[in-house]
Amino acid sequence: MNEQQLQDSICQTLEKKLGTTINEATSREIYIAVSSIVKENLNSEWLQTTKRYKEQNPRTVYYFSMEFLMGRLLESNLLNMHWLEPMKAALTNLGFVPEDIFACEQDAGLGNGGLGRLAACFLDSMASLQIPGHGYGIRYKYGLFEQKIVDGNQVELPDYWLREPYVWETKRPDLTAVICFGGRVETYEENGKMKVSLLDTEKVAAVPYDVPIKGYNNETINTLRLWSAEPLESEDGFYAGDKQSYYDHLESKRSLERISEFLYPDDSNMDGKMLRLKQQYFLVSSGLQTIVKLFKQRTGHSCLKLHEYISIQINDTHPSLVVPELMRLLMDEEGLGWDEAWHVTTNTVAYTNHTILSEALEKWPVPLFSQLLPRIYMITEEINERFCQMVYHDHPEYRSVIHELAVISYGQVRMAHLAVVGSYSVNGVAKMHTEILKRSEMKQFYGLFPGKFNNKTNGITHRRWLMQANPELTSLINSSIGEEWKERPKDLIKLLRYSKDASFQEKLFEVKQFNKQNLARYIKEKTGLIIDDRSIFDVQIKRLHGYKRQLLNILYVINRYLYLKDHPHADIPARTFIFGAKAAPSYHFAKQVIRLIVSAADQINNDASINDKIKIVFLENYNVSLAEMIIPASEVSQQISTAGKEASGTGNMKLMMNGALTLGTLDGANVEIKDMVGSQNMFLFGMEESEIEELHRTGGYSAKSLYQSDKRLHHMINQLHDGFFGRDELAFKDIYYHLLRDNDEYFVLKDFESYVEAQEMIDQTYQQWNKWQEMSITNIAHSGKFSSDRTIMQYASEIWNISPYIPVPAKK
Ligand code: 26V
Repeated sequence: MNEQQLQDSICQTLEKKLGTTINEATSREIYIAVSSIVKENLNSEWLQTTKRYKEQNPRTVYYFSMEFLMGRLLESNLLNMHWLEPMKAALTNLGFVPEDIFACEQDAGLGNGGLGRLAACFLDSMASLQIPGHGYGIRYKYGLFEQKIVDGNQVELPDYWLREPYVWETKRPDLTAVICFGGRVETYEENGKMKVSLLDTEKVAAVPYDVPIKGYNNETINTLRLWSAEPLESEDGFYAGDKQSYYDHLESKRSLERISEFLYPDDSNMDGKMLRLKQQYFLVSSGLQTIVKLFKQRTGHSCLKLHEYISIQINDTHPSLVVPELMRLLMDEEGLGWDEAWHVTTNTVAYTNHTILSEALEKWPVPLFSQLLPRIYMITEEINERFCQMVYHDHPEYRSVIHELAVISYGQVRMAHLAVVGSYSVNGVAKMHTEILKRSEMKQFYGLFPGKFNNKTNGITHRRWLMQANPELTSLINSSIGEEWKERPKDLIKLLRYSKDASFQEKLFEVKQFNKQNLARYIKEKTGLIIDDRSIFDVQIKRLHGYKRQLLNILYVINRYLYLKDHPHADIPARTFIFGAKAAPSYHFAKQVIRLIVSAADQINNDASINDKIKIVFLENYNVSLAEMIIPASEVSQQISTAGKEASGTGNMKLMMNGALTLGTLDGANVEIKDMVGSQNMFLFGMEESEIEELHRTGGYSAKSLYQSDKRLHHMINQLHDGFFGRDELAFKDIYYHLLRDNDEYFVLKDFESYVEAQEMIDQTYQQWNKWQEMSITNIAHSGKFSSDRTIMQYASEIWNISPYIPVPAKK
């Protein structure tokens, strides 16, 4: 549709659907009109794709994830439909600011951070590459909490994102699945075969809500299917008992609905909560039941061939119950024998690992697990038994460590072991991370199953993170190297030709200034703070976690402040330190770091004696939409995790693609960024992973002695304790103890010196204008490798054995 047609269509929809006119409509009403036009248009293509999948029955992948951090969908849908420019023009003609209309959409914040956003980028890439691939997740009523800072502290508010109807979803009650919890297992014989039945279970309906996932520049629309827990219809009628049991009835209905009520907001600590395990089984069982049913309908084959048509990729261990649940369906419902079912299962499931932090590894206490899922527990026990037998007989060299490898051990079910044993592929998310898995965390499993292990370095969709978030940079790129890079992001490398080109550098600078001014305006609106758009925009945006070391960043800022107080005329460029981070609600240390950042901001921003050389901004409620505004405006990208701890990182890629220079450690995908751009085009610092390992091995690190011998550190840390930056003296005592009494687990003090040096390099380089622009262009040019299109092509060819669909050209 062109501009004029869109305009007419908006006016018509307002009148017909919303009973209003263009002159009276609110922004929200315009948003509803526009998105319904888009949704309606998607629906017919969606049907076509589904029809094609039905007819051709291609190999299909299902991406199972407890999290999909989608953000907003109107603008990305418009972009992928090629409607973005005409729609912006139509809205402008009608007297609206397109950005204000897009902002009426609630972020779908159904994820915690990197893992959930990765799932969203993958959906965009699968559709854009025309790979038959669908996402299966949970339709949480409440997404990740909304963060407010009150009196310097993080406060969490519920994110009731479904308050207004969600335009993108279609409820599919016809596809409802029934999920059974608890109960008891009875075995009996039938025709000489052992049969199992599960009795007295508590049942809940799983109702899917489908969201279309539109590919860029093609006709493919895949599906994100989100499951919602609802009471079973048959049990939902009026309850004809006495008053008490009527309320009991309502109560139990409510408790069933709680399964999909909220997303667990803690991605740093494994908390053995029954409800979380219920959520996991709920996702896995509804998803698998649907897949098996559809497979039989479409192919008419027995499930013995399921793995020939289907792969299931599990996003971390959270959905690893797919292994015993698929076994259950194949054996108890489809009548396969153990060996047949095992063959199918272990050729269907593939597992991606996203963390090696031991606190985050999922383990469930046996009593909880077996009570909630008795049949699944029986099967898991059998998987464990057979696996241990296999190791004992076939790998005598591992006999002494069987208890370390077992799926069930020390009274716990270890989900990572279940996932490795029950899958045909195990992948890490960056080269370094995969090497650590093979070399240490999963060393013995690697010894047993070397062929299963592989690497798939993460990626990000350049459509959302460059084309949509940064249209100005996109136009600049188009005008110099053409537009092929949009479909072949590696073509961005052609920009290298312009790295020293004065006119290109000038234009790039202007684009950055434009985006910085835009962010500065937002900051002023939200916080009242006025920031200098000529200062360096230095950004650290990610979940707050000890290993990500926001503490190192803020301690450095405090150090820079103390230096400026002593040297008010020092010739260093002005810097704006921008933070965005949510802490898990129960993570006290992380919350204290937020308080420290906010307190330091309070004091430093208001100290006129340093001549506005430092500003600190803590942006509340960091989420996908905020990221889309911050990233194009960033100049320094802080990726400063303790080496060996950040599996990959993806913010590093988004920032690089938008021309920010990385200040980072050799960790996760930073290593691969370095491989592309070279260390001369980043600011690397800190210990390497091998050095840290060595320190751990020898116990050769004492934070206390560093503190005692380094005057600067001494001074700064004492101030944490003495209440210099807080309202009371005890405000930062946890941080103080973390650093000194607990020996600085993440080597913040150890890496401090080297970090300061890298920061000084940044100050110097920024003053060499041309050099900075050249480095920035070099980074953008090499960022094509980090498009999730590359990542998805690798999953497709090396794990899923799926090739992209190539449409037959229509006959003329
Ligand atoms: C962990 C847990 C622990 C148990 C309770 C609930 C919960 C929810 C989420 C998580 C996720 C932790 C793992 C994670 O987010 N890893 C991140 O994955 C990114 C994508 O691969 C990667 O870029 C980051 O480096 C990695 O930290």
